[in-house]
Amino acid sequence: MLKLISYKLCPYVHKAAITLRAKGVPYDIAYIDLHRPPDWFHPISPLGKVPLLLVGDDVLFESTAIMEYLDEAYTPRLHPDDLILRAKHRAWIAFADVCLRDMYRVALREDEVAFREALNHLHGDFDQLEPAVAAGPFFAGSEFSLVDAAYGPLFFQLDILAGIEPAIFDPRRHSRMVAWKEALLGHPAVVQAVVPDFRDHYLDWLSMKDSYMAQRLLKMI
Ligand SMILES: N[C@@H](CCC(=O)N[C@@H](CS)C(=O)NCC(=O)O)C(=O)O
Repeated sequence: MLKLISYKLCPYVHKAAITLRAKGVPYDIAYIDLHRPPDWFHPISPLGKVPLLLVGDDVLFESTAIMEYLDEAYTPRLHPDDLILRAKHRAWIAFADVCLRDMYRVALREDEVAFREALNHLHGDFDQLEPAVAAGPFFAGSEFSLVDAAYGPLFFQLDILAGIEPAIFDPRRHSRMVAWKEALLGHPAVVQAVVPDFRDHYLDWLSMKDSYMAQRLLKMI
């Protein structure tokens, strides 16, 4: 049985877990505390990061490499057959990591000025992404693809943040992303890939930070 080494809030783990679920591949999951990892973790994790996927005696690391492995090893294929299209999908998957990084900065910038600057960056990312999104419901149209698995975690966290500060997502400026976001947030592989109380864990995590978004959150509760 495959084993996913995880941290409950990690969007990169979420990318791998969505791919496993979209393909119906059974897996075990082990959650670790990244601040106090077990002794076995660092010797097998070259970057000291999750996710890891244990496949027999092999250890795979880097979420996108794990997704690609799963796509080649298990049906249904989530990458397109067409070579040019597949290269474009790979590029948009890499872009998802840029968006995740920029969203993380939005959550953690300390004051309002830095927050607005980070938000401008994130909206700039979305300006790039918007024209690449198909009419829906998924990134490339009717079929769920590996690109969807890569953006599910982004929308999951973005939705929580936008519930605290609506300016974080502008449905008029990024209208194609609206239907896409809703499709992913309603997709069982995306929803079931995180712990059921993910939102509470995320809000607990955010509330402990010294950031503008944490202050906004604390004013709400
Ligand atoms: N590029 C990596 C990023 C993974 C990553 O940043 N994981 C974080 C948790 S979300 C981590 O393990 N951080 C531990 C550390 O940096 O010490 C991937 O795609 O797998």
